[in-house]
This record gives sequence, C-alpha cells and structure tokens, in this order.
Amino acid sequence: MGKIEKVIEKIEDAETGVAFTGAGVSAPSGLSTFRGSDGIWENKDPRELASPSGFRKNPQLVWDWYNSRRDKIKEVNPNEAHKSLKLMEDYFREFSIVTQNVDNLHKEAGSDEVVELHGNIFRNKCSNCGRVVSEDVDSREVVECEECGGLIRPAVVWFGEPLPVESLQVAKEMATSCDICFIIGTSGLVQPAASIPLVARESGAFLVEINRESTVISDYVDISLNGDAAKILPLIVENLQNG
Ligand code: BV8
Ligand code: ZN
Repeated sequence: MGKIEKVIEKIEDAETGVAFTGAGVSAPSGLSTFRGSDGIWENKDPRELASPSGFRKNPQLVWDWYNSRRDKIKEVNPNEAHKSLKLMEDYFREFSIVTQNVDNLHKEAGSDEVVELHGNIFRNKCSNCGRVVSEDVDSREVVECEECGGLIRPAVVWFGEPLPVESLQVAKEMATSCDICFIIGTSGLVQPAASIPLVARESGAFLVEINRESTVISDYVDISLNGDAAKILPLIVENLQNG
C-alpha cells in the first residue's frame, strides 16, 4: 500500500485530527519562510527583528518590517494547502489547526478552529502596558499608546517571549486527544511550539509530516510525505472525496 493510501486509511479510521503548521504552508501563497533561501529581510535575520531587544534597539526598523509583511499578506490569498485543511474538517468529528504562523491565512481560508501559538500580525498592543490596540494601526510611523505613551508593537510572540498560556494549553489538549497529527511546512526548530507534535505522539496519535525536505521531526513521524503541501493536501482531500 502506498503512503498516501495509508494516510487515507488512517484518516478514515480517525475521529479527531490536528494540523500543526508553519511558514511552509504559506510559502505557496508567495510569503517567504523564516529559514528558506528567502528567509532574510534586507540582510537582517528575522530572528533578530522578531525580538523585544530588536524592537527596543530600533523600533522603526521592526515596525517597518512588520508593515512590509502586512502589506505583502494583504496582497496574497490562502493557497490550496489552506483550502484543503478547511475541507479536511468534513472527514473528522473534530479537526483543529495549531499554527505558528501569524499571517491569518488559515482563518481567511475559513478553518473553524485555529490556535495561533505565535499571535496574529494584524493585531497590535502596547509594548509597555500590554493594552491590545483594537484598531488596525495602519501608521507607517511607530505610534505611542494613548494610555501610557509606550510604543505600539505587533501582538505576536517574539523570540525570548513566552507563548500565550491559554493558546499553548489548548494546543496541548488538542494534541493529547487527537488520533492523527499532521505536521505541515515547519522546520520544527522553534520551541515550545515544536513540542506539540511530540505531545501527540506520546498520546498515541499517528503522525504524518508533509514537507519539502526532512526535518528534526522526521525521525518521530509514522509517514513522511515529501513535497509541496499545496499539492499533497489537495491530493489527500481528492482521495477522501472519491473514497
Ligand atoms: C520562549 C512570531 C521562553 C513572530 C515566531 C536553543 C534551543 C532551543 C530553543 C531555544 C534556544 N535558544 C532560544 C530558544 C527559544 C526560542 C527558540 O525556539 N529558538 C530557536 C530558533 C532555536 N523560542 C522562543 O524564544 C519562544 N519563547 O522560549 O520563551 C520564556 C518562557 C517563559 C518566560 C519568558 C520566556 C518564542 C518563539 C516564538 C518566536 N516567534 N513568530 C513573527 O512571525 O514575526 S517564530 C517564527 O518561526 C514563525 O512563527 C515561524 O512560523 C516559526 C517557525 O518556523 P517555521 O514555521 O518552521 O518556518 P521555517 O522557515 O523554519 O521552515 C519552513 C519549513 O517549511 C521548512 O521545513 C521548509 O522545508 C518547509 N516548506 C517550504 N515550502 C513548503 C514547505 N513544506 C511544504 N510545502 C511547501 N510548499
Ligand atoms: Zn500602554
């Protein structure tokens, strides 16, 4: 039996599923990944820009980087990988997305249950008092908080910052109770997010990795499907529809 057929068989037996996703799911939409060849922005390492120290050192540079990413995300659409993950909901009693991505594309694709472990690039908050700034701050200049004068920043989780306790807790519960966990388009290098698939594995889930290349997670999965998620996921859904 081929790998895809095995995955289809597992999905048909499964009640609950989780898709753990990273930047590779959004790459086919035209968004650059963090560690791919295009993972550098104006010769700066995103991991320096996506940090409190980076923002303190040069708030305008970091604000510009996020504005350029928001502008780019506004131009692109969910791709076949996002759309297939929405369709996958029909084949499970419960199907959730746990994503490291901040680009809002899973929600735009209509997925019902999306846990954003690293926040959302279209939400902003005060870097001093933490107040979430509801309006979509479109300013090109860094703006100050009306309440305390602190600088407004994107409400995403930066390196060195803890993940939202609630989101991480919900993600772990989903991973603990799922029958099958897909790990899609992530290098699996960023912790604690990358521990989610291992929680699923320890709870007896069947692990399916979908990635262009092998990763640090590949040794822990039951099946690795190598290739473009925007091609593999539609193939899986097509098989389920013709099942
Ligand atoms: C924390 C939001 C503590 C911002 C992001 C040493 C060892 C281990 C850990 C650490 C360490 N030193 C420091 C740490 C901790 C650090 C960490 O993990 N560092 C790593 C880099 C070593 N983690 C943290 O700092 C976390 N916080 O630990 O806090 C703490 C606790 C309590 C109290 C105080 C402090 C916070 C991490 C969150 C950082 N924020 N994003 C923003 O996006 O601007 S992470 C960032 O990386 C993105 O969210 C991104 O999604 C994420 C993970 O990257 P990937 O998604 O995997 O993307 P990547 O480019 O790496 O890979 C893409 C993959 O897709 C590739 O495999 C490629 O082959 C594949 N692909 C490409 N195209 C396709 C494809 N696959 C299929 N189809 C395709 N078409
Ligand atoms: Zn404030």
